[in-house]
Amino acid sequence: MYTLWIANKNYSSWSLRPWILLKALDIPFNEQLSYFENGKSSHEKFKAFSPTGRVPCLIDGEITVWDSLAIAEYIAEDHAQVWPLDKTAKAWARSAAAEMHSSFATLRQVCAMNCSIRIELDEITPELQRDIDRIDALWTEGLTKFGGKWLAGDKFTAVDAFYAPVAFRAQTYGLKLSVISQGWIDRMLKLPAMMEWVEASVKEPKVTH
Ligand SMILES: N[C@@H](CCC(=O)N[C@@H](CS)C(=O)NCC(=O)O)C(=O)O
Repeated sequence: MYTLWIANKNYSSWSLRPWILLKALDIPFNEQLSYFENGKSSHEKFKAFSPTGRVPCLIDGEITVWDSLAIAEYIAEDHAQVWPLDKTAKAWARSAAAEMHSSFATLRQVCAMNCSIRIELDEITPELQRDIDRIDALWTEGLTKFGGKWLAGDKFTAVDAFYAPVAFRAQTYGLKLSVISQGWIDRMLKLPAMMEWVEASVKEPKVTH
């Protein structure tokens, strides 16, 4: 069985991606949670199980897979439902997940994931608005083009998992998106696995990192 190393559910957006993917697809795994160090880097602590000193990190017997995107692709080798089966939807989903993985620096920095609180932003800078607008356009495209309740069709796939932290960010910071995108956020926030993540996150020790 897979072992997935993650950090605090309240803060670790990268941990959420493979965790929600495995949960939503009902793929069994052992969760190993290692809390962030308070006020200092967690690199040394995480080096005990992760070659980069970062989470998430997946262990499958002798095999170690680090980095959320590589983990999703590794799981997909044995579980085809990780990506849409349709070739067009799969190409779109992979591109959108890769875009999340490599972009949206302003959103990530200004709206850091913090599931348990609500924050009113003083201003939405043009850079932040650009990230929000791109995500809104991307979600709208997926939801209309593939016509399902999830981003790339009628089944939850890795592209939904990759944007899961944005659903929490939208809730925490009250971000305004189109009605169609807000519909996806509402469905995500009601997923039993997302609710389980939040429930655990509020019980965790708070840290500054
Ligand atoms: N590109 C990596 C990013 C992983 C990452 O930055 N993880 C953060 C936590 S969300 C981390 O481990 N930080 C270690 C630290 O803060 O010392 C991935 O996709 O997995």
